[in-house]
Amino acid sequence: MSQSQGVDPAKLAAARAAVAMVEDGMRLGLGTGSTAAIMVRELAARVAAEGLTLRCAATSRATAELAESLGLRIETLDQIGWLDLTIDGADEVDPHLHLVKGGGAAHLREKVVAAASDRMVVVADPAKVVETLGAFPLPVEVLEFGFETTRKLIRRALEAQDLGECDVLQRLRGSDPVITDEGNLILDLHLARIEDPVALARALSAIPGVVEHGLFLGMCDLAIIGREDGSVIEL
Ligand code: ABF
Repeated sequence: MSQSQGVDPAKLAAARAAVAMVEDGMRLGLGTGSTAAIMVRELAARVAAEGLTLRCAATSRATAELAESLGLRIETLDQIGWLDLTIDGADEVDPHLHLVKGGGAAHLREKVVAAASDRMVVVADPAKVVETLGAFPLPVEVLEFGFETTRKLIRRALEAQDLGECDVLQRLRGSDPVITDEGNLILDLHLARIEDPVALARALSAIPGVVEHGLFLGMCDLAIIGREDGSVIEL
């Protein structure tokens, strides 16, 4: 196990439980975000200690750089072809294991990698568990071309869903727009509650300038929720 001083104990517990599921020879998808980063560190420590042979695809440049810095071999998703297991974080997890993801601006690659996996396991702290999705602003990756037009189309789709007025804000880092690994922009939808995520996902996916939204529906097989005392619960 790696050094764990100063690491969130709940995130560490979830990460360690997920890493314990990894078997020698597995093809793995490595997620993005702070919990996924803890998982990558724990995985690298286990690989070094046990001499595991793994094939890993990353869901972001940041994860690829971290993994390679720790001695993990990273290949492209196409080089591996298909994955046995993807371990990733989430911003919200509901009782149906529907997820909101994308707080790390990586949900496009995360969704492709998760879709190419036999199993997707989410690692999270208790704050991510919700009854109803939506308190976390829903990330939507949008083309720069026609950005403002796409924003209008999204607003129109939300009104058609009776989701009424909500802030549809471009994600900025300071005063600069956040640019994704694919060179696209991010809009965050401040919906407060998403009563029908299936209908909303369908409506957003139908908008031409929308590249991908952060609703992961029917993709998560298991959520490992870590707790401060180092224990975990599985949803
Ligand atoms: C990534 O992990 C993102 O999709 C999600 O927003 C983030 C959660 O971050 P953290 O683990 O830092 O809370 O998968």
